[in-house]
Amino acid sequence: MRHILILMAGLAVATAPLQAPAAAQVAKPTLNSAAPRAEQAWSRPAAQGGAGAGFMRLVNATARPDALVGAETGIARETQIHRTTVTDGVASMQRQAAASVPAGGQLVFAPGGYHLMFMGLKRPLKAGERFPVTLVFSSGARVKAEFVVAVAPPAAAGHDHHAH
Ligand SMILES: [Cu+2]
Repeated sequence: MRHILILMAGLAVATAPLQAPAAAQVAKPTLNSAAPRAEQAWSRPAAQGGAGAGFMRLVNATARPDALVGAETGIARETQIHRTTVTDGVASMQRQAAASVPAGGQLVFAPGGYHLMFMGLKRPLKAGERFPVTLVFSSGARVKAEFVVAVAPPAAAGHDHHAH
């Protein structure tokens, strides 16, 4: 018993200096992102009863890889993850079970590639409107995103110098 008590006392001393910096990090609001986030989410105008396509940039600032496995919105009967590919000059799209977002990386949903497909729109999507979508990740995270209806992608905010 004496050995155990001595060991525990030693652990308490050893871990005390490590706990202080960890607590300080949690207090920073910039580290309050335990899940990927969606930026520049937009969707093209579409007719009621038809299908709409949603685009966005998924940014994973966390230290672990994640994957989008689903999306939910009240404006459509069903929302699927799709990916457009071109074979022999013919574009076609396939449903995807998941779309991986690497740790510390990002995945872009854009025309000609990954997109959300809003199947069976319950109302038309008109330019300028906004609607909420809940993104579901394999980690279990549920992330809310607001899509704006537009004919072209919204201007990149900040310091994005990539050509589109
Ligand atoms: Cu599609």
